[in-house]
Amino acid sequence: MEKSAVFSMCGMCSVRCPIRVETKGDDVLRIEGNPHAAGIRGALCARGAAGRSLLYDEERPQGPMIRAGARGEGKWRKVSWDEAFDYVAEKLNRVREQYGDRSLLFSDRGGPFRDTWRALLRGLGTPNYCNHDTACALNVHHAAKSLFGLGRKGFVYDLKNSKHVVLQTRNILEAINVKEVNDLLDGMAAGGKLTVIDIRASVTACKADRFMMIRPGSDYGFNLALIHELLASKLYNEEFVAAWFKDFEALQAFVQPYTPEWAEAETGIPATELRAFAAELAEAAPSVIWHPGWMNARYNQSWALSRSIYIINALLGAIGAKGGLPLGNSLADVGRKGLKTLESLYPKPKEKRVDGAGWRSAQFDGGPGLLTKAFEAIESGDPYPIKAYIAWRHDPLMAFPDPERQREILDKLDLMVAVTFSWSDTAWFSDVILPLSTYLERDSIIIEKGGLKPSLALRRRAVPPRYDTRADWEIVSGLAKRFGLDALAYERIEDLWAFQLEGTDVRIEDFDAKGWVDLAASASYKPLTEKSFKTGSGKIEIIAPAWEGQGLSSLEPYASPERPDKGRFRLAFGRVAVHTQGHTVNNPMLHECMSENTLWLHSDAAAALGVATGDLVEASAGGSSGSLKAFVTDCIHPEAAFMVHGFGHTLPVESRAFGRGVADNALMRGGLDKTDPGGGGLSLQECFVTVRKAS
Ligand SMILES: Nc1nc2c(c(=O)[nH]1)N[C@H]1C(S)=C(S)[C@@H](COP(=O)(O)OP(=O)(O)OC[C@H]3O[C@@H](n4cnc5c(=O)[nH]c(N)nc54)[C@H](O)[C@@H]3O)O[C@H]1N2
Ligand SMILES: Nc1nc2c(c(=O)[nH]1)N[C@H]1C(S)=C(S)[C@@H](COP(=O)(O)OP(=O)(O)OC[C@H]3O[C@@H](n4cnc5c(=O)[nH]c(N)nc54)[C@H](O)[C@@H]3O)O[C@H]1N2
Ligand code: SF4
Ligand SMILES: [Mo]
Repeated sequence: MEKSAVFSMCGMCSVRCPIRVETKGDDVLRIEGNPHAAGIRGALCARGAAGRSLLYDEERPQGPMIRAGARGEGKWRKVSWDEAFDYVAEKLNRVREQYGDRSLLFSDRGGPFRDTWRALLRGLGTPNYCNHDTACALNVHHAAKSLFGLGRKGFVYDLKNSKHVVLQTRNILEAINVKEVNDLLDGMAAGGKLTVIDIRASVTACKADRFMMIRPGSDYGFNLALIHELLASKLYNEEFVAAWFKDFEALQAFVQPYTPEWAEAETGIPATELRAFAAELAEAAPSVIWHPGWMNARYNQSWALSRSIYIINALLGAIGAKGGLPLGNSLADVGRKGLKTLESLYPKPKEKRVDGAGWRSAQFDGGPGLLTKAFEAIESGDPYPIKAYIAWRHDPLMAFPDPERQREILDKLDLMVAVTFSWSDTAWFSDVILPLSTYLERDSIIIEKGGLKPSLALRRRAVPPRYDTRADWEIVSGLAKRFGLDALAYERIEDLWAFQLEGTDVRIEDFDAKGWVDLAASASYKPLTEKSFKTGSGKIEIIAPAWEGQGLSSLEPYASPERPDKGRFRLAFGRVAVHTQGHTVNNPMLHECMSENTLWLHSDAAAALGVATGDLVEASAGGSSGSLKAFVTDCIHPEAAFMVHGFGHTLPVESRAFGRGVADNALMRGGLDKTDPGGGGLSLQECFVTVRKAS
């Protein structure tokens, strides 16, 4: 049999790197980074390379299933797709008749592939779409909105051309986006500097020119002092400030008391070091990127922290600058027409969102929504009942805190459906599982990619599904048919692609050469104009009217984080290079790379507990506990205990991951109620654990 190859898109994490897949018949031989993609250069991360191991893994849902026992009991009836779709439609229609169309809640993991299912939701008449973002980047998103009127994705990180990159709560070499990693390393090879501010020495910290170990949760204080220093020593870009800042005087007055000496006592970082660092930044400006954070659903002041970061970038003139944070180009910016969307075939539902985003909480974007608030409504019925829930590529029982509490809430639903390619706690607790084909087995719709050089891209299936699984557009189609939404009931992906491309001058054959289609000849930097920022004044607004209108302060006074007593630690978490969240821990190849997580403890704290590396320790909080091995090191702040997120699986169907390590979210009792009032994101690290040597 002949070998062949297809250009596609990795699906092992949400970055979606361009790939080339070599096949022979129904077999995947090899996956590599798409050699045509300049930022990728044929490379993949370890997870991308392990895609084949996902494909051949028998420990994934192999066909549609309907629950046979109690919720979470794990008794399933294997059914046909027709039976599964009929079942969902019948149950959902009963809920809609009794409680109205709006009683359906849907959550996913965001991203560019949402058009089909968002169209389905519109067709069904519910406004209640939420993404995962309350547990990820929502505080960053709302920080950007509050200052610029633009979301966080309105900006590009021009890492390759930057002279100084600052990463604070951002572990870029382990929390990977392949192009970003390559761009950063290229920039550093050309002389760019890297500063890392973290509570522990991550791999990225080890590569930095300057590493500052900070007291957990005190970053906002550090940044206020840094702004103080930039202003006091006139290290900021006065021209940029005069042109683009509104309420600069309010900022000046606000940071007055936050001196570098004050910050030293709060953060543990010497005032002399802060001053030297500020001077270095001013030297590199405007080609500076201080990353505003990605996973910053951590503290009650994470929104204020991200705002302070954006403000620093602006003070240095880095907003809109080459080597800084230029604004991304839309398709219209490069004179091209966008894809036709299925969503626009249906009117936007008139009902108000159940989570209050955009009305009760007028400052919050209804786009991502607030899933935490929607969960509250399942229990309270306020402002109205939610009785059906579809988790589509989302595992809140692992991705949100306090799974015990979540199960109490979710058990109030009349219908719960999971769409997933791997087992997950959420799928296990659902009434119906609709199994998705892996990314190697499915075609996807065409997507638009912004950035400095916009493009169109798609995922193409490399091999047919090994099991009775379906692509997401096929699942939407199957459901749409049951609800009479004929415009979504596609039989062939080619017809859907043709619909999307109508009116553009791109043809599907244009994707053959490289796997994507460039919409501009080269990358371009947009100059800032009075239309760049979508605020009332067209400027960067330090005082955010929408937040002030809700009684929130745009210039939040710093609140000192709690210092835990002996034997107690702030529970900190993060990512590792070889796993994606919770869903690769059972992947045969990646499990071999890392099979359990450990608890990082500072040497002094560990000595006081009589614990050495490799000893089993018990971490407990609020009646929940788990045992894992200790990793003892000087390279972590003594107030923190750190673990990699995603471990501690308890499902018998995942033989490799079962019982290995601990789930951080299970120790976050009461965590569903802890959110940052300014950003709406969860405050996942406002949690403490008690640690002792396990017997
Ligand atoms: N390999 C891999 N890559 C991924 C992912 C994955 O699962 N695996 N997931 C992707 C996703 S969805 C996201 S959101 C991103 C996340 O990307 P990042 O936000 O960069 O990743 P994290 O590891 O969550 O956190 C970064 C660092 O924050 C530090 N930290 C914790 N508390 C504090 C604090 O109080 N102050 C400071 N200064 N630092 C602190 C942690 O020690 C950690 O090193 O990664 C993406 N890339
Ligand atoms: N305690 C704690 N909580 C956290 C984090 C943490 O570090 N600690 N990290 C947070 C962050 S940054 C994020 S982004 C979230 C992640 O939270 P989730 O999005 O829930 O995590 P994943 O494990 O990526 O994916 C969830 C499910 O979607 C399935 N899946 C993956 N890709 C696809 C796909 O393309 N289509 C479909 N239909 N299904 C798919 C997987 O099989 C898995 O079952 O968790 C957040 N929650
Ligand atoms: S970063 Fe790694 S896992 Fe994520 S899409 Fe790229 S290659 Fe795949
Ligand atoms: Mo995330």
